[in-house]
Amino acid sequence: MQKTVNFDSNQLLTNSYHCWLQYKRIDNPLTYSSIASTISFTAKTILIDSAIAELKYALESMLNIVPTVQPYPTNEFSIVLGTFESVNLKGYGISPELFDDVNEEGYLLKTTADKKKVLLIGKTDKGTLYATFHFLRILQREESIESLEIVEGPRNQLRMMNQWDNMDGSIERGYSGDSIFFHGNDFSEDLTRVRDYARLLSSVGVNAISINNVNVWDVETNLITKAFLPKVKKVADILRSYAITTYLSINYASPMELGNLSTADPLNEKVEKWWAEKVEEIYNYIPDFGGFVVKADSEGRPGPFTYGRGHVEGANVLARALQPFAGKVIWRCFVYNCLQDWRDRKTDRARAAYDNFKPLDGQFLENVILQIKNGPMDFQVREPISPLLGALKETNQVLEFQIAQEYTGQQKDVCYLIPQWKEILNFDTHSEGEGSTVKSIVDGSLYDNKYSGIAAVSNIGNDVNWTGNTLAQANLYGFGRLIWNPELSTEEITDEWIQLTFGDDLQVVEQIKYILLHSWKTYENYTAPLGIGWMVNPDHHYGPNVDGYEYSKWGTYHFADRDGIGVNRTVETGTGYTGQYFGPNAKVYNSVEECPDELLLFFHHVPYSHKLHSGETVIQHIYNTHFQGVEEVGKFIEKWNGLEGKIESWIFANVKERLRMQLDNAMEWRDRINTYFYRKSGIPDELGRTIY
Ligand code: GCW
Repeated sequence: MQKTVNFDSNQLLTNSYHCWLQYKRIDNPLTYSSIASTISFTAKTILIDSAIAELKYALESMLNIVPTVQPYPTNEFSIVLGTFESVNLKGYGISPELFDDVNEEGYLLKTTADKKKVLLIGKTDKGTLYATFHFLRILQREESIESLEIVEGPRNQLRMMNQWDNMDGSIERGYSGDSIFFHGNDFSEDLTRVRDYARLLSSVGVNAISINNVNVWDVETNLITKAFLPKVKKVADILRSYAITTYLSINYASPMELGNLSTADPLNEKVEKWWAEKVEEIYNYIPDFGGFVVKADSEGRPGPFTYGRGHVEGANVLARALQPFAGKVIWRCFVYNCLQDWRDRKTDRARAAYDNFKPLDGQFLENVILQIKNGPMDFQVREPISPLLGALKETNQVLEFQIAQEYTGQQKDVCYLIPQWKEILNFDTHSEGEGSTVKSIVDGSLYDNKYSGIAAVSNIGNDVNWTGNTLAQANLYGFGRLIWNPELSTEEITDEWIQLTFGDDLQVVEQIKYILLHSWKTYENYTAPLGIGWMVNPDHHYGPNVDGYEYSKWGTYHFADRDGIGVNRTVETGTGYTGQYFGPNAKVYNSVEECPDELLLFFHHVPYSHKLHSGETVIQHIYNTHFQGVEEVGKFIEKWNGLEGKIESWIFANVKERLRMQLDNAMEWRDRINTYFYRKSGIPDELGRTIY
């Protein structure tokens, strides 16, 4: 991909490298300067060292103060870093019960009664680090610290980033340069960016990462050998100092490729022994290694199916090897037939995850976690919720989001995904009756799972601003904040990100907010309509191609003909997919009358003249939304251009350029889609606009 803005990374011309950790000089440093004059700590650990380093750096940058760092809190003004165990809670009049409801990552952030100190007390030192980042957000947004008393802990346990980085430096579905971890089939020599990435992730609470692509190719298969383990350890050491646990994606055929065994059959004794020894070797290097992420029997990758075994046997052999070290197997549920015959109208890719995994509920060992993509297909701009969420009642599970904008504009187009993720987390599956929300399933509370959480495919690369389009940083920030606390509103998260990144000029905040909050809907408007998805160019997935996946083996169709469009997934006459949902959802989706407009064509095949709840016909909706989508992008451009001079020029130019590309893309989509459906249906636009 050609880079449109060249940047010499030796001269950091732009704040966008620092994302939301810019620590800009604040207007009234005096408000904070006495307290910030000293940092005292009551415990000394790697994490508290990181917290102190961050504080020092940030205070100097924001307040122009170089604080004294000292081991004991005196009576003087000070920021105090400590842990539940090490701080004299009584001395500060703090009831230990305040900590009852937070886990080891939680914290208390409190101003003392005499207003001379701010206490950052973690339940453990992890909490201290998170409290520090929270405190720095407060300072950067110039909020009052007069009477802080905040008790917080993360709602989700595993908060994970999945890198799809290959060791040649490329990134599968990467839209912002090359890998920061790997280069030339080896680890990057300079790991500065890994440390800065760790700071960014930790500042929003991410606590785990898998550093290599789930498609594990030849070189990467060797990551679990002594050729690379010393370097994995180096990276893990950096990540650990920001409370982030390292995982690796593995090749299921490793016993054959690395161990010279004739099979990788999970029930073979030699295979079992090989994995046990391999895992022990890994833990010799990295004693707190997280475990394996596994894409098996999916899109051509090896797995237990080759040996006539299933996912349970496949995952459990790894789980047995990892169990003595408290390691975990994260087994992906993205398993479907990608070689299907398009003539076969019964096979439905949407059914696949549920059909494969629902029957296995309860059979996985305790340290196996199934990772489930949010939708049944693949991160389209609009999909229903995966029916597997709620269907697994006795299996540890994590939800998988995609921050990388594979199908949502590839970080050229702006598409802010927090509203989408919120909708997903708030969705009521009805699996245990009303109130069985996705967020209560993935946080482990509904089914009392031992392990649970949320993972996401990362959107960063070595572009100077990490994410290609600077506005795409908001998705990374928002992911962390939202999964820490799914009750945060989209507005709160958005305001935070904008203020931390751009400051608090009212016009800047309002205009950027407008763009972000309208961007998902806008992207949906000018791309595939009403939940149908997939009208993209095959392989690279950018730009329109209405029939790109029609008549193909990947199994995703829109079935548009002269009379109508959509996929019949009803129980009676379709693929039966709607039957995978619980009671009210199954009923609503199965009914062409009740199905929500935005998903109508995902579930039903209807004539172009079908009237939506909105009152429009399907065909008129297609025309209207596509014209509207392009107009909206025009508005984004106007709003952005209005900020010239108020935004650092590099960032201004970066986003301006991306918006220009977005406009081209939106117009291409509008004209292709409108023209295609006009020609198919012969029905003209009621408003007589230009359709080719
Ligand atoms: O959507 C598909 C992507 C693949 C990806 C796969 C997956 C890593 O197009 O590039 O492979 O999903 O999630 O495994």
